[in-house]
Amino acid sequence: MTITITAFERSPDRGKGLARDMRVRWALEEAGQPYDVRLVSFKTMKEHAHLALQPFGQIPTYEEGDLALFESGAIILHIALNHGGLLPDDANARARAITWMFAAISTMEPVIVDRETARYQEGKEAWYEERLAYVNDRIRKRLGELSKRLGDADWLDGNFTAGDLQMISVLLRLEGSSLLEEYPNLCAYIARGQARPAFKRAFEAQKAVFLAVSAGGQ
Ligand code: GTB
Repeated sequence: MTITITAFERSPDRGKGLARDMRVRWALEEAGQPYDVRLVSFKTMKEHAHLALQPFGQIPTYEEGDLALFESGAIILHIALNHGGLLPDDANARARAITWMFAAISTMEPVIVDRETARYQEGKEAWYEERLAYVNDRIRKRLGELSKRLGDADWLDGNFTAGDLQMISVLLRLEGSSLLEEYPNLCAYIARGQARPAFKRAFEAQKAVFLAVSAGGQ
């Protein structure tokens, strides 16, 4: 059955792979599953047909036969549970990998997203720099804890899993902030993820969308 996901027609990240379709693309590439992409405009995303798939008017979504999913975390878990390559066979190791998936999106990502929200929505406020210092300290706390747990291991728990895929995707949102540079083992961890052929294929596929739109001169 054909898998179809949605992605931004014009991603605000200009092909940097920061929008959440990138995670789903990466998971599908790791699982060796071909997929189609339906590009949606910001206007289309708020219209009835898309809202029926994604009640919050966001990307990504996932369609496969009569199954329609939203929430990138749930989509990646679905892919990981139904195909090889993203979760260990051993039941306990599998449960731990799923735990890391949740840790990435519910413990790490909120403090990181808070930094982006502060920049976009409060960047012009007089108190922005003061607030940013607090936000950065909250991120440093989480990065320090993660760095300590990872130590000199390649991946969070044995072999690469969907937990690493989610964690690296979340950490990538900090690229360019200089916060990551304080944790060399996390930088190396991210680089290992980016070096995976599946990551590269996914990255190039989403970048091709930006390049096509740019070439179209729109
Ligand atoms: N919890 C949902 C999930 O995980 O699927 C969150 C989905 C979500 O935030 N989607 C965003 C969206 O559709 C795109 S990924 N936003 C449009 C809207 O809400 O109207 C978040 C994102 C967007 C842009 C950048 N960027 O430009 O760097 C990075 C991340």
